[in-house]
Amino acid sequence: MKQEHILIIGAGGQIGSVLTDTLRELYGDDRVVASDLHPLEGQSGPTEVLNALEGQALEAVVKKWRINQIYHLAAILSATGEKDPMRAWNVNMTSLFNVLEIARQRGLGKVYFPSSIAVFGREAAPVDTPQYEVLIPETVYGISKVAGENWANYYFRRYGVDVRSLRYPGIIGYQSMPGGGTTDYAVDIYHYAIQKKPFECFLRADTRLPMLYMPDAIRGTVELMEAPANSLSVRTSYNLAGMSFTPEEVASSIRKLMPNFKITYKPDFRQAIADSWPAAIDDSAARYDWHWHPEYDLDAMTKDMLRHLAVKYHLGELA
Ligand code: VAH
Repeated sequence: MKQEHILIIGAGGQIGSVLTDTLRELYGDDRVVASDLHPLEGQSGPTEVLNALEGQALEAVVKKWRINQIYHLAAILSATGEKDPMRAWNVNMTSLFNVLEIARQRGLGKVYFPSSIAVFGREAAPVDTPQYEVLIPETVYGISKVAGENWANYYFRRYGVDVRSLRYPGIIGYQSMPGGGTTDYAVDIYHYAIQKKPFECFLRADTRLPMLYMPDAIRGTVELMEAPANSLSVRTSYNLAGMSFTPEEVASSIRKLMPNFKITYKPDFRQAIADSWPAAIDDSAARYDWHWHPEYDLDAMTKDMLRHLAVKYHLGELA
């Protein structure tokens, strides 16, 4: 019988690129089909050029590779979405509907759909934001994620499609650059620091946000997808937390290793988005249902980020 495969949509993105490598290490290079809008370079396994807005193109890839699982990681994020709200809504929702429908029609095994702490608005508890909380998002991105969570829950309850989801905080990693988010500063700051350049932050110094280091985010995603279906009580999307920090706390953490690092603050339109989000969320449902636990705190992340970026920028070992 022809082997079944896993399809990653958005495999060229910040999370998708790292998840592709991890899933190939876990399940075999040839088991994971990496797809994106543009050709992907330097791949160790099969790739496809795929626009997930085109349902027939997605169906053709699913049939060609006998896809049994889909990780749908393509979306327009919070900051970019506010520049063209209707395009963000159309891209985020049409692509999700195409994935959910193909999963229903062909009886796919599992679907992963990332949500975000962007589902919360100013009415939500700002600290220890509970799993079940008032969801009044203030970005189109957040609105599309609330709608997406409810469609995921509907396809599970109505059609039995095993859709699983995590409300990611800001994700920080050295392997890839973020694209159009409000938490992107937390990645950019390390690239400036390792190059000994001063960093201008687009958020206020005291803006506390939920964040997660990439290794934790990827491990949490795999652990959720490998958990027994009957252990999962949440079919909208699980709160997922790692740490919460402010730009000035990141700068202090960096200065423990690079004492001369300098940061200035020039808040822009993304400050209002960040102000609508909680500072720290409660992820006890994930910890109870599938034993989630983060492993990195801010200083451990800083050390790992700077160590890897020193190599990336050919700066030798971090002094
Ligand atoms: C964004 N990085 O900033 C994403 C994320 C919690 C933030 O969803 O839009």
